[in-house]
Order: sequence, then structure tokens, then C-alpha cells
Amino acid sequence: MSSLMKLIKYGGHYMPNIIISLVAMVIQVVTGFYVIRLMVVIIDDALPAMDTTLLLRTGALMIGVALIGLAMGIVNNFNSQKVAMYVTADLRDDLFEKIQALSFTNIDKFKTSRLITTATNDVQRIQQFFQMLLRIIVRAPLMFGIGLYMAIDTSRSLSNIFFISLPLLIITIVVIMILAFPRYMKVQKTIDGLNRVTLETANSPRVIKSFVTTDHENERFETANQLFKNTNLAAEKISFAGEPIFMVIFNATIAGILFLGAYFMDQGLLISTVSGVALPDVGLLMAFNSYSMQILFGLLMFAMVMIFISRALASANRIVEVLEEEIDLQDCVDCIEQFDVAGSITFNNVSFAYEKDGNRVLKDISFDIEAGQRVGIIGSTGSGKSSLIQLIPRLYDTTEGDVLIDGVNVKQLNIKALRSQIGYVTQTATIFSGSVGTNLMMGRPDASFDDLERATKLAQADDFILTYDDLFNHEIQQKGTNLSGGQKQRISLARAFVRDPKILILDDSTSAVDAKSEEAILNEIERLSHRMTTIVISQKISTIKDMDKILVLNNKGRIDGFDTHENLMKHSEVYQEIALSQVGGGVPSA
Ligand code: DGT
Ligand code: MG
Repeated sequence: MSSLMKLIKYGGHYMPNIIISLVAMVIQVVTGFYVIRLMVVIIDDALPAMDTTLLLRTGALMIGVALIGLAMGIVNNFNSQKVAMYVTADLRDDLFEKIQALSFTNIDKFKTSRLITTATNDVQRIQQFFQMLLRIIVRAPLMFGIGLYMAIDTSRSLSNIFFISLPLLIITIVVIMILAFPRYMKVQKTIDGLNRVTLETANSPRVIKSFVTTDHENERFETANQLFKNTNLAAEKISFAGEPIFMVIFNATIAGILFLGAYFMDQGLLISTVSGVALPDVGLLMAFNSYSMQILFGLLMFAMVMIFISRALASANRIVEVLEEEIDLQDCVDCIEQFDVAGSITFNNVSFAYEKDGNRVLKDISFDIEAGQRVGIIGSTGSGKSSLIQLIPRLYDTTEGDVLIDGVNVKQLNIKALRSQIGYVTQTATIFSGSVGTNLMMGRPDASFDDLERATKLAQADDFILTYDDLFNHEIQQKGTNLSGGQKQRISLARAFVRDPKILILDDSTSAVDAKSEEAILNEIERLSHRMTTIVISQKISTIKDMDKILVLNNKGRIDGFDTHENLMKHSEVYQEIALSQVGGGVPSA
């Protein structure tokens, strides 16, 4: 419940709307009761005395009061919708901000599909909850409370019926609440499963179609979909079952009131005397009946609120869990905020595991790179090359040991300032929808046209970008689907060059680029080496053999050598093996 309370606090910014909404609701409820009173006047006073003036006056008043009730209902509805929309928009903003701040370890823990469900579906449930809350939460107890008071005031003897019906209704509500909550919690989890399959399928349509695994994907989706349907049904069944039970108790109460009323009248009770004539007090019975309906409707609404609360509670828990997740990769308290990276990099006995107590993918790694050096990294797939370089911009923290830049531990540097001086081109080129320009300017938002032109030339991306009529305004589709693999790589390379970084890290970033362009890129890097330190990961010896030094990782996540091509050919078994396997691939022997 505390998680829901935390979200309710989001309503604080919209107090005026909440107050208007609640006041309108109170007036609406009061008008409902006033209409009943007016009805009693008509039945008990106007009709028996055939007082047409009173009848018309009271009738007109009834219509007026009912219209006020209607208007207040609209005011309440409008304001509660507004508050619900605004609150959830704020909540979504906060969630999005938080998700962006999460470290990779945090994201691995939650899983992407879960974060998507939380940012969309869970927030949607909170929106529904807010709408319900402002429309019903005050109305239900008011209808119940005033109704009960008026009913008892009208007839104590008839009120005895509530000793049976109210406990029955309350027990039903509590049981539904207890049964529904855990089921709704499960429903949200199965939506995560659905999202996971949908995400994977939508992300890789080409793989699925070319491997003709559509049937397999359909099956996976079907399973997830069935699970969702069944879990949802199990939860909804509880709410469905509640409805007829309520209606039975509801109708039985009304029948009981009429029966008791008739019985009392038969016994000579509930008689009123109009103009000296003793008549059954029909007005009283009708009024009592109407108050009872208000009481029962109040409870029914309360039951609905409970169902919405149990749904919202499941979602609120999930939202608050994300909002309160401790980001495990934090800026230090006394960080060095402003610094200019010169470019030397040191690893001191670094070990690294992706999960706490998980497998070490890097073990006891130590090396020094001087500022301005060009360093190649090679090793078999899965040897830990990508893992290693991600520690430099501090995308992950080391499990043991330290990474130093210019002799300072990266943990003591302001993360943003550190990352802004590193150009990191990831192994899979990630391109965003927008234009070529917006993609490049992610490297540096204040980049000029000349900067973009220079960077595209360095990345050998000018040959295709300059053929576009609209140059940097050229539209890129989502995930860069209208670009070839090599074009995507060159745009992401250019994005790093735009930044004019002090440390440039290329993770297999020229794998899809033709040999001529790759050579040109490497030549540019050599030309710029006085300005930046460069680390180039590659599977190909031909790409890195001319680097100042080459770091060789073995398949146990340890360093097998850190030397020049010539020396490694003499001393590193792993390097020799790789070289041997690539003979004929343009690798001259040492
Ligand atoms: P590559 O790109 O195929 O040549 O391989 P490397 O050398 O870049 O390997 P790397 O660093 O991606 O992976 C090393 C090990 O770490 C491998 O066993 C897979 C595992 N690993 C990689 N990324 C993640 C991750 O995000 N989470 C977890 N739990 N494990 C990961
Ligand atoms: Mg890799």
C-alpha cells in the first residue's frame, strides 16, 4: 500500500483540480439525497392532499436539484480525468529519466521488456486508478454514511435488515481483495513475457524471415499470449464472480425491505395519518428503500475501488521498484568535475564479472597505454575484448582492480565529463531515427557544418553522404534500416569523430567496411594520433598489425601478450594461432 501512497503524492501538484473535483462530488451526492427528500414530500404531502401547487413546486425543485447534480458530476469527471492524465504524464517523465540513469547492471536485473511494461501498461493502470479515485473514493463513503444515517433516522425497525446484508457485502469485498491482488501481480509479469517476445521479433525481422523461423516465433508468442490470457482470466474471474454475488445480496436486501415493510404495515405499524385518515406510510417505505439503495451503491462502488486498488497496487509496486532502484554506478561525492583528458590509460589488476558473484570474464588484467598511442586488441570471440573497453568510459565498474586515466581512477572523475571526452564506437552500430545530422550531432550537440563535414571525411562516410541531395538532412529510418551495414558503421564512426575525442575506441567498427575504406580510416587515425589515444578492437590481424602495440586476450579472459606485431609473432601463442588462421587474408609473416 505504501507504494500506492508514494504515487498518490504525485497528485499534490494538482491540488486545485483535486479540490474542485471533490467539492463537486460532495455536492452531487447531497443533491441525490435531497431529491429523495423531495420525493417523500410529493408522496406523503402533495399527493394525499391533492395539493397541485405543492406538487408542481416540488417537482420543479426536483428537476433543478437533479440538474445541479448532473452539472457537478460533469465538473467532477472533467477534473478527475485531468488530474489522472497530468499525474501519469509526470510519472512517465520521472520513470523515463530514471530508466535512462540506470546502469547496465540495473537494466540487466529488470530486463528491457519489464521496463517497457512498467513505463506503459503499469502507468496506464495508475491513470485508471486516479480517475476512479477522484470519482468514487469520496462518493462511496458519503453515499454509504449519509444513506445509513438517513435510513436509520427514517425507520429503526426496517434498518435491522442491514445487520444481515452489510456484513455479507463487506466479507465479499474483503475476500475479493485478498484473492485478486496476487493474481493481478502475476498478470503484469505475463505482460513482460509478451513484450519480450514482441520486442525480439520486431527487432530482428530479417533473421526470422531468412531463417524461416516465423512458425517458431508464432509458437513462442502463442505460449506467452496464452499465459497472459489465462492469468488475466484468473484475475478477472474473481472480479466477475464478485458482481453476481453483489447483485444477489443487493436485490435480496431490497426484497427484504419490501417484505418487512409489508409485514409491519400488516401489523398496523408504518401508518401515517393524513387529514384524519390512517394510511400505510408509502412515502416512508419508498424513502427507506431509496436510502438503502444509496448505501448499497456506495458499497458497490467501494468494491469497485477495491478491485482497482488491487490492480493499481500491483502496478504501483512495480513502478516504485524501478523509481527507487539504487543506481549501482554512481558519480562519486567529491568527483573531479572539470579536467582535460590527456589520454594515458592504465589497468591495474582488473577483474570483471557482469553479475555479482558471477563468472569473471576478465581476470587480472594489467597494462599501460601512453597518451597518443594506437593500440589494437585481438582475441577469439567471447574472450572479453568488448567487456574490457567498456570499463574505460565507465559503462561498468570493475569487480576488482582499477582503471586509471592520466593516473586518476575513473571512479574519481565526473562520469559525464569523462564520457564526453571519449569517442566510443560500439560493436553493433546503433543508429537512431532522424536525420544523418541528428545522428552525428549526438557526438557533439554544438557541432558546426564544418565539423560534421570533417568527421564524415575522416570516417570515409563522405562518399555516400555527399551524394544525398539533402546532405545531413537526409532522413534515416528507425534503426537505420535504409542504410547498409558498412554505411551504418561509418556514420557511427563519424559520430565519434565529431566529438574530437581524446580517447577513441573502435570495437570492431570497420568489420563491415570495404578494405580500401578501412585502410583510409586507419591512415586518418594514424595521422591524428598526436591528438588522441586510439584503441581498435578487431578480429583481423591486418587491421591492427601496424598499431603501436597490440593487446592479446586468451579465451580465459587473461592477457596473453601486449607488444608489437613482430614481437607477438615470436612470443604469443594465441597471436600466432590467429595469424596462422588468417594466412592468405593479407597478413604478411613476421
Ligand atoms: P566478440 O565481440 O565476439 O569478438 O567477443 P568479445 O571478446 O568482445 O567478448 P565480450 O567481451 O563481448 O564477452 C565476454 C564474455 O562476457 C562472454 O562470455 C559473454 C559475456 N557477456 C558479454 N556481454 C554480456 C552482458 O551484457 N551480460 C552478461 N551477463 N554477460 C555478457
Ligand atoms: Mg565484442
